[in-house]
Amino acid sequence: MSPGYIPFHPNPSKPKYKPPAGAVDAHCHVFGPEAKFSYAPERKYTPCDAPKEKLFALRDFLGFDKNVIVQASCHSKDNRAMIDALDASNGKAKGVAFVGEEVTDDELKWMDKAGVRGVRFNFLKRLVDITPPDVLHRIVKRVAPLGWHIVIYFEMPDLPEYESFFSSIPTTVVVDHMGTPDVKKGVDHPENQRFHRLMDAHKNFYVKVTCPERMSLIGPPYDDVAPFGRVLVERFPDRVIWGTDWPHPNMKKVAPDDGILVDYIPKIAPTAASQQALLVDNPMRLYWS
Ligand code: 0GY
Repeated sequence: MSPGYIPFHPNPSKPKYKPPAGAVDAHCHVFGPEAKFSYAPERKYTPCDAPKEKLFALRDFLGFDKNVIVQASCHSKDNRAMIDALDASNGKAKGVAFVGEEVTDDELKWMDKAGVRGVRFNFLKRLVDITPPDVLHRIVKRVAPLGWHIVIYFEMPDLPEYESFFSSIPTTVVVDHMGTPDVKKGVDHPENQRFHRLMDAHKNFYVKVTCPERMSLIGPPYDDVAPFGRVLVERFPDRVIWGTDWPHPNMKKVAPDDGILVDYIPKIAPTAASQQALLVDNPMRLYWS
């Protein structure tokens, strides 16, 4: 493990909130095990092993039914650990891959058959070397015919730089972690409002109302982040999804308690109808239809 890397919570609490039947944890990862699926030489951090068995046990413990497993940068373009988890899930997991333009059509077909439904474009300099937009456009052209979507992970201050590229993506687009707003600045800050306008203007955009643990200034139960999620759920009820982000890569101080994260859901989606959309209908439309 990288120095300062915190392993996932060994013993999360049982949430008081019970998700609706068929609920999907739509953002989580598997790491390794390293002995079988080694980490990428170009990785920017070395995580703890977080194998599929632990993820599936957590899914059941938290009261969820399905997972969407997102390829993380520590495995780079080697998607085998993620695909192996999809294969072992009995149809209860779908995936988001990380690919370069050198990916072959056979590899894309193999991933599609295994349950991959999207590709992630990561724009965080601390995690990856940024791929130029022309290459990304070519990747979009390759995966769009499979019906895949594009997941974008960026930091909100960089939105002006990437906005025209994001707007040009013709497929469904899924934004990671609410576009990573700065909680200190508040919901009404122009930076966050610019992101809301992007969501307004592009009906093909979904957003993950995830990762209060990464943004909170005060820690659990993340009441300072809840207004950011709540406004997105209110304004875009049919285009929000939620996930744990287990095993929480790169958390520096405290391992988040996944039970507390589940108990955060009703704070951002207070009604049964909004919870059904957030946890079941929206992710099912994106990943299982
Ligand atoms: C996340 C968060 C992070 C890492 C990755 O690809 C990755 O390595 O996603 C992060 O450090 O912010 O779960 O999206």
